[in-house]
Amino acid sequence: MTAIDISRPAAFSAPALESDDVRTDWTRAEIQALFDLPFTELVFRAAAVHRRRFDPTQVQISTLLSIKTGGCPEDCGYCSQSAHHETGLKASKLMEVQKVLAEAKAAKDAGASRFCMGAAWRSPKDQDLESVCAMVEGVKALGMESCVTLGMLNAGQALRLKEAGLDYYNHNIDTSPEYYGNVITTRTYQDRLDTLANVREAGINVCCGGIVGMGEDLTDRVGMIHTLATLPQHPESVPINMLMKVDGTPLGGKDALDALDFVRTIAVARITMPASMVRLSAGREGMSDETQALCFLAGANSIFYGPKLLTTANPVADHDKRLLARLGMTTMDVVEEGGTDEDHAHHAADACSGACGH
Ligand code: SAM
Ligand code: DTB
Ligand code: SF4
Repeated sequence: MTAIDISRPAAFSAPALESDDVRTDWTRAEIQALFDLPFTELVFRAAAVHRRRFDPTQVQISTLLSIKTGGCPEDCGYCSQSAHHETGLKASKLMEVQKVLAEAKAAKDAGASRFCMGAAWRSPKDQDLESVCAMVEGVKALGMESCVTLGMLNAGQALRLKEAGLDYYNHNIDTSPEYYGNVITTRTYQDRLDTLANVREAGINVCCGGIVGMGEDLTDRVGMIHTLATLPQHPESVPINMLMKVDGTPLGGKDALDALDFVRTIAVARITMPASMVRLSAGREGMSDETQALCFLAGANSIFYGPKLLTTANPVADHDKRLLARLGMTTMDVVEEGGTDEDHAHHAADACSGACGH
């Protein structure tokens, strides 16, 4: 009988991973080479990078709330909340602070360590910003991390949020610089980078990622990761969203992205931004448990938890509890400076009050 050769093939053409030191000088060619790796090789490398800095059995969970829904003046082609698209979504005013805090408390009781509040604004007005600051203060008082996403911010607005105790600001670049104009015309890529610089300058943690499955090609996913991984400092949190197709939006009829290409995007984000939390964000509702498991293997270590994202569906809590338990994964409490800590994990088997529901 002929012996089967199971030795590793000669080096695949992609950057070596002798060192996973955080680098901000990634080239597009290097990132393309990572995407081009055979799938199992890419995921293996990403998993290796992941476990050098993180416990691969832990996942951070955040809960989202839309505090001001719909009627947005921006024309983002994917978004249910844009006033430019007929999506049938009912617009509403900014929620009252106490109502938001009641939702935050419920999220905390369900096991979330971070509460993220989103508003469908181009940028916040001063009076509204004060209300959001009161929400941030209330969320902090509950012992949770706070995150908001309010559109563009100037330097003064970012400083005001920092003063209120804001931990994270979410502002996505969404896609590559080249594909961006196909998706949004009412604000520029540079506008987004300027907001990110104001947030960073104010000392707030940056949450910045993008969306895949918008009809972009592989070079756009390369360009998106390249932009993120060459920011002067990597975002602390990198949400990778699978497009949630919304009827009535220009992107509502796009073909679905191959799930393995989604996993590849997670893996390349993990390898290029080794110290960041990589969030498996929108799109889990339409994803198999097995695809999600591959995302965790490829280095995703954060999810949104709860039945709704901002306006679209997310897996129900019971499903997620079962999934995390089946995978033997644990949920993190608030992550202290310096990264994760075993003391901050709930074990899936015994986190009765956590997300895992045993
Ligand atoms: N209006 C603010 C802004 O755009 O900066 C904050 C809210 S906005 C909904 C936050 C992010 O959610 C967007 O930048 C986009 O990346 C993501 N998002 C929105 N709609 C989505 C969809 N249908 N599918 C996937 N991601 C989506
Ligand atoms: C992010 O990157 N994804 C979240 C959060 N940041 C604010 C939003 C996803 C929204 C999905 C579409 C919706 O529910 O309206
Ligand atoms: Fe408005 Fe944000 Fe939706 Fe764009 S993504 S339309 S800015 S709510």
